[in-house]
Amino acid sequence: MSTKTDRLIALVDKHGAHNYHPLPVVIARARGPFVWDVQGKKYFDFLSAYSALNQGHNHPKIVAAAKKQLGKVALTSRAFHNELLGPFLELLCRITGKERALPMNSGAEAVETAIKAMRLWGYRRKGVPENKAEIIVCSENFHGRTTTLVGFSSDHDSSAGFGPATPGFRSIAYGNAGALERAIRPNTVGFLFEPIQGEAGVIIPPEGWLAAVRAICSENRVLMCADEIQTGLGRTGKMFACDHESVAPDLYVLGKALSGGLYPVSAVCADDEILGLFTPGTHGSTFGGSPLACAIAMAALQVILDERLPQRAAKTGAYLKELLETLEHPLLKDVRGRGLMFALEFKTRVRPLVENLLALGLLAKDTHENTIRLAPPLTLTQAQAKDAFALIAKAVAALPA
Ligand code: IF1
Repeated sequence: MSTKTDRLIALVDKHGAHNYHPLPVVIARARGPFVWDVQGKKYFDFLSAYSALNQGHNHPKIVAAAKKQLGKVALTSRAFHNELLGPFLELLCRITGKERALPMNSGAEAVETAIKAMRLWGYRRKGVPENKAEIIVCSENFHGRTTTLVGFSSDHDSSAGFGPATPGFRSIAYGNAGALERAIRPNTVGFLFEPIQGEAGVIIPPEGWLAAVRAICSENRVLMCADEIQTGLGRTGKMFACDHESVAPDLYVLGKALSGGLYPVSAVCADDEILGLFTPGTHGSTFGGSPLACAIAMAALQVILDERLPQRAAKTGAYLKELLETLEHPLLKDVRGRGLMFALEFKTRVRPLVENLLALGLLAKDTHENTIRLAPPLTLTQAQAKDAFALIAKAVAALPA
């Protein structure tokens, strides 16, 4: 072990749990769509921390808001009020069109919160007998790492060894409205889904599915709960991926880009008839809604609005998609995406492609062995998209056929 990179990686290997297999790059600083490693080499970041960096790394306005709050008051707990919580919740409600918002920290916690809210609504409003509530989920879902969430995941790597699974979930095929209709039973309280499945490999549901889900949920008094943690806040070219079919779910689950990557901030947004059912002591979080989180999240949301990031994602995304569709390789199976969320699916392992991109100066990640995901910050310019595409084209051409 000679270089600084090797030493730092070895240290993680020695003292960390081996729950990741990261690319051999050690990042030391970042700005916008770029990161630099400890040796000073520059890379495009085409992962964006799985869409937490829609605003780009270290957006100056979000950094300024964080700095302004740091040293003032960072944490109060919810035992007391803080002066930023109200304005943050108001802004979240304005953007989602909902009456209330409940702030948490990680995405998984927000999904857990949504599950609790849907169950509570089922018992208090729908008349479902205590402990009988059922929630329908989709195959190949990814909602987070808690025992409950991995318990209804169909991904063996996520779930194996962590049972027993929490009861009360039924899984149906993704993108199939008929399957949803058939799965609903008297005790069904909600349908939890990703409007585009991220971890599954950027799976876009058939056109009309979101609208059909909306209609089926309304007809059957089942809550429609969109996990927009990865797809929301501009990533797909609209503020929310549900907007592509002009659909408003009953619950939005948000996270990731809600803080622009500076701090873990998540939230559930819904109307009073749902979130109004929580009473003191029934839910909470030490850090959720902290002044520091609120300051950062408000700035992060304001950047999305002021810089019209959804519109920019749509425009730059369309441009990049056109370029990606010109890629030719005998083993390239599919190019798909919406906004700035893409997948290139090959008939071969893409780890060599990912490693080649790393060498060329672009960071991206494989998923499910054969698929590479591309999701740059939404602030990417057209010129940067063109430069990044040149690297991608070069790496694809070098992939053995
Ligand atoms: C990891 C995947 C992406 C999410 C959706 C909830 C969460 C996530 C739709 C939980 C989180 C992350 C977690 C990260 C890798 C990443 C991921 F490959 F694992 F599936 F993005 F595609 N709902 N996704 O995508 O949010 O609790 O992590 O804040 O390493 O686990 P979290």
